[in-house]
Amino acid sequence: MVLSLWRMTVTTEEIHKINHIYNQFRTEGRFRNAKRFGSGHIHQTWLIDTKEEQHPGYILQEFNKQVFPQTDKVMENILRVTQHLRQHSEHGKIYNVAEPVAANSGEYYYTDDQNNDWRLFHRITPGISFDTVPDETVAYEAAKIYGSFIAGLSNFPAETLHEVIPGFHSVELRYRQLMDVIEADAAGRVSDVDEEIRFAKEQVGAMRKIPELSESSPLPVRVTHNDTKLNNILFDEKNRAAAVVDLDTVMPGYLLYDFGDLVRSAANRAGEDDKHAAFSLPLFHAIAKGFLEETAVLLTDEERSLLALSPQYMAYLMGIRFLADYLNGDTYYTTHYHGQNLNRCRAQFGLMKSMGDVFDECEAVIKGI
Ligand code: GN1
Ligand code: MG
Repeated sequence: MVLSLWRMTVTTEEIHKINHIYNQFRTEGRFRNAKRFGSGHIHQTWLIDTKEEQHPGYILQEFNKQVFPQTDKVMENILRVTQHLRQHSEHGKIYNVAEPVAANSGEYYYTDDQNNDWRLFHRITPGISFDTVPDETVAYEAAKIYGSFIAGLSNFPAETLHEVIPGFHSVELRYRQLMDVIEADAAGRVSDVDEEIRFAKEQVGAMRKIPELSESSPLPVRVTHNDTKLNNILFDEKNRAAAVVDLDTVMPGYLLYDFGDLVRSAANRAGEDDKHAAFSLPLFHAIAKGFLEETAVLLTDEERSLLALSPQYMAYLMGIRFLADYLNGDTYYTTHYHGQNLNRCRAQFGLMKSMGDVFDECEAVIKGI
């Protein structure tokens, strides 16, 4: 299946198919209706309503096997991590995470007759999510729940999780992939993006600093979420962070990447593909405060000293990934209009520059907390 432009309309045939897939799981409610849902870039997601009025319903996802070739390993990671969080909630704190539902086979996914994999999750209501950050309180709440996610998994043996996408946040790998797609020029777009390629080449040296430092004084490998965007958190009506979702990329990783990715996504009032994307110091302050309140006790000196740099690293990494996908003809991320990946790349590079302009202020914020 090629994930290209995402369509919101639904045909009767599709509803029948979704109903059939839904029936392959051990559910409690009878299928009523389905609609397309969410703004993730990878899987195709459906919201299922049931006939039972009080039932919150389910989230059904067609799994993207091009991105995650081993569905069973992804689901095993998710199950182990969600179980651990449920069993080890400290001080009565509930780490709310979206839990998968077993299929009739007992596995946590179902393979259809076209060899596509599907999985079902209990829906968390009201499940409000934000693609852009409305204010500092939401940014603070987001940081607190991602911080508590890492803290809640700090006694989980990270090395026992599957590395479902090897080198996921490796700048070395992502840069090499970019160089390869430039060389191949599969979509004939390389000549449109001279400026972006130049920027990617200029900045890579500075961004290697985090991986290089981790060689001389190792950063702890922890269980990290690895996709800590603002819209992977569900909020309640009072804008309190209620749950962390999208656990596909939970793997062994560096805490800095989770912090950096959250700042990239939530310390910017504009969208991920918006040319007005710019770094906001007040939002950064709110995020750093929320995150450190949950993780300060765990942090090593090395981690603390790189917190202020990590958002630039993640904005750079996402920028080069979006650029590579644009050059490759938009085959990885879902796009909603032509050129969206290039706009995403430009927005991330812009964000990175605006982070660099106030780097000293960011360091001061971290020191002051
Ligand atoms: C993808 O699935 P979604 O939209 O939450 C991507 C992340 C990127 C993000 C950019 C498996 O996440 O790495 O940061 O898009 N996930 C994967 O918006 O590649
Ligand atoms: Mg997501």
